Amino acid sequence: MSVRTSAAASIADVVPAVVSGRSAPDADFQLTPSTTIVAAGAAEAAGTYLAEVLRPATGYPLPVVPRESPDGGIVLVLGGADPRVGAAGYQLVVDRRRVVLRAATAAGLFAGVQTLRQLLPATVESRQQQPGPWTVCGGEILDYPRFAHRGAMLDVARHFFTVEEVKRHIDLIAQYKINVLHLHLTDDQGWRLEITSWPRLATHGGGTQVGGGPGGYYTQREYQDLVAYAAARHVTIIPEIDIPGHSNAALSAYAELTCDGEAPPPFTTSGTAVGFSSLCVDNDSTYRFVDDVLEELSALTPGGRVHIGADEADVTPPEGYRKFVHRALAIAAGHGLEVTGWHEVLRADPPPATVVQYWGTSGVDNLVAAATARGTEIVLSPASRAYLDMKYHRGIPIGFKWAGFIDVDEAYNWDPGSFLRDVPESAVLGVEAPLWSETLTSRDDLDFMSFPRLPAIAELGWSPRSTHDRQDFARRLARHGARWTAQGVAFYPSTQIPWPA
Ligand code: NGO
Repeated sequence: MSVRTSAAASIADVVPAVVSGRSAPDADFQLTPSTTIVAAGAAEAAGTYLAEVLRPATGYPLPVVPRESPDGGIVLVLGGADPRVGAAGYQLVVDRRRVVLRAATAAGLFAGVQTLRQLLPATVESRQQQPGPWTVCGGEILDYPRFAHRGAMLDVARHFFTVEEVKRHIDLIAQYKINVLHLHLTDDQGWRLEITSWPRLATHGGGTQVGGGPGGYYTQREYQDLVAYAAARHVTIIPEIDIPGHSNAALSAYAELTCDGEAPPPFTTSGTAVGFSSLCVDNDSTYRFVDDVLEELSALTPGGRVHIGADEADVTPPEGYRKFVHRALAIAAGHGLEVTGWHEVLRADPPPATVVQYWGTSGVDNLVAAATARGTEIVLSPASRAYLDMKYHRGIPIGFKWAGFIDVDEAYNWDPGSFLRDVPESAVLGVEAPLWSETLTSRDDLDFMSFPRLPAIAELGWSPRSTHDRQDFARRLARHGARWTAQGVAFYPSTQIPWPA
């Protein structure tokens, strides 16, 4: 398949769709070797990010300067935006003399920068110098998100991915205004974060992966670097420690977490069974472990929110599960942490402040509906829509199909505001697309499963319902293939998208 690599871009092609935009073709702005990026104070970081994106392909110096010169430039301003942009949106005006991006916050400016790069030809995404001209589509945009939580989840437990691989993934998802990366750090097959008080979690529990490969783990220093890298892209990392089930890696490292006092062997089969492991909910050492892990995690989590999993605890006795969840929530609160859990956590009847991540397929769940009536907020990851590990179709060699095949249509054609029966849109915190990695081993696998479906979920999270239009989305997405090609993204060329010939 060939994807056209150079084409003018337009406000009408932006993904996620903007709240309101008007193209003015006679007001195009040209980037030249003397263009400056004007950004001062708290706006400077967004300016620097923009310059770093644009320099390789243009070959222009694009200095970031504190004051505008008479010949204009790209101007990033904190303040003075239309109040409708709120805390996360931005306003962009492009005319022949200058580009002015305004927002109330650095996050809003960063979102605007992501839009601005999409108003340049796709070749601007190349890391090698390309021929211009570098035209920014003229016009005006007012834009802000529908939902606060626009997440992607990456499972680094089933197969380990390096810091560099995760950083690259963060840059790719941030383009689509994703602002949360939920990292699934522990599971039966691997424990991926150094915990200094329980060192064997990482050194032993991190020593393998699905199929028995070498695995790996992040030292705390590496993990901090990852968190800071994400934060600089306005992406908050939510770390998940999956307990009390999905815990074989921890059990294999510390026998005192088991009920029979015998550490099981590492789970290294190429099979991908779930629901067979549990921390022993009656052991004091289990709660010491939870306390120590969450204490260390709280110091590594500036976002202040952790995910405790709590899914598929099929071998935890029901009463024990309830007791465990309540103690874990109390321990988390003691360390100043807010908590999210997969929707099974509702079986323990947690307080409404616990955010619940729905991963069912039908949208019908009485516990979820009842919890939202008491004030619980929901993150939507319906497996039949948002799971990026589902195959696009039967012929795809990687991925699962237990929740159905998900091509772009299935990923895009639903409404997070009305998906759950008896749950009002006001209870929906946002959407999240999980990428489970039982069958994914390489960076190309991550790309292939994420693109183009992740942008579909990102659009559901950002764009107003009124912009939802399957055909228009497909048309806009078609223009992004050339961007991914220029970025070296190994995307899936879905036959549902009219890619340019
Ligand atoms: C389930 C399960 C995960 C699997 C995934 C595979 C949840 C929340 N728990 O989703 O352990 O990896 O399916 O699709």
